[in-house]
Amino acid sequence: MTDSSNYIPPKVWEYEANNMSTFSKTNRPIAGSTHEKMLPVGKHPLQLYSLATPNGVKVTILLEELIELGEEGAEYDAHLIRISEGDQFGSGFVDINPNSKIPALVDRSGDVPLRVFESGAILLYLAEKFNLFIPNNHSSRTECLSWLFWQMGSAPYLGGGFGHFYHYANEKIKYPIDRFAMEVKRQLDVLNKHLDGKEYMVAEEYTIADIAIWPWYGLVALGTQYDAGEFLQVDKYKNVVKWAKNIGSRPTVERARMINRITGDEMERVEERHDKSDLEGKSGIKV
Ligand SMILES: N[C@@H](CCC(=O)N[C@@H](CS)C(=O)NCC(=O)O)C(=O)O
Repeated sequence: MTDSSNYIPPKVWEYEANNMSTFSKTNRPIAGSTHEKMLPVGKHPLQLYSLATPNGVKVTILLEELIELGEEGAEYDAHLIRISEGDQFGSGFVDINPNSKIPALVDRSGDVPLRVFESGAILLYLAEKFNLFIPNNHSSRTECLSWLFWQMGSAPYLGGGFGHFYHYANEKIKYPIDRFAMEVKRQLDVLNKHLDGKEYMVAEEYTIADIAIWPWYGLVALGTQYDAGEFLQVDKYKNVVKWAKNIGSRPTVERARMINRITGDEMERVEERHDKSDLEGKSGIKV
């Protein structure tokens, strides 16, 4: 490992496959597939290829909410993509997401299968398809999209920045931890100020803005993401904590968090979901 305090970048960066600690087994500086592998296709209109990370959970929350409302067209198969084993670089997955990241969705309800990648795009696609969890009123809809895109732009500082350097990286380096802890605390304060006196992010309506933001910032505020509750003093963000508990205790959210989950208690895991009955006898994940 290079001593980070003495590192001077060379003229040209070179890829050293074995020198990148966490995720070094799967990440490379080039795009495209590494092996031929068709994706499985289940019986439902919607085929989700995912894993229960915050970006994956956003989509299962929305699907479980739609199903709870009786939307049969939202029935889905949730296939497991093990990113630590490189499933995202299989040829079938790369065909539906050239960016090789979960989640990815294929809507097979039309004449031709339609792929959707990027979790924000998937939320918007489903909300528009069912005309649910997105306000109809123009100004509220615009506000909802602003927060949806805020989440998509902000979370890389939380996950790729703070989460990576504070939690995953083998070597703990002060400079990036300071930089990203400060940014994450600023983002939590943005949410805390916005949520003052409000139940939901937009127009007193539970929307895809809440669904996008909760798995990242809600779980950080509850102290469960990256085990960083004390480090970030999350209890100070009282409005975020209240909002996070409220959303996290929805039975749909408790259910959604179990889907495509591969770690933790057996009662809280549903590795693949092909039918409602796959969740029977499971406890859900409580906040
Ligand atoms: N902006 C993307 C980010 C997706 C993303 O980063 N997914 C991660 C898991 S949360 C992943 O698939 N990582 C695998 C890899 O980097 O190889 C989205 O919101 O869908």
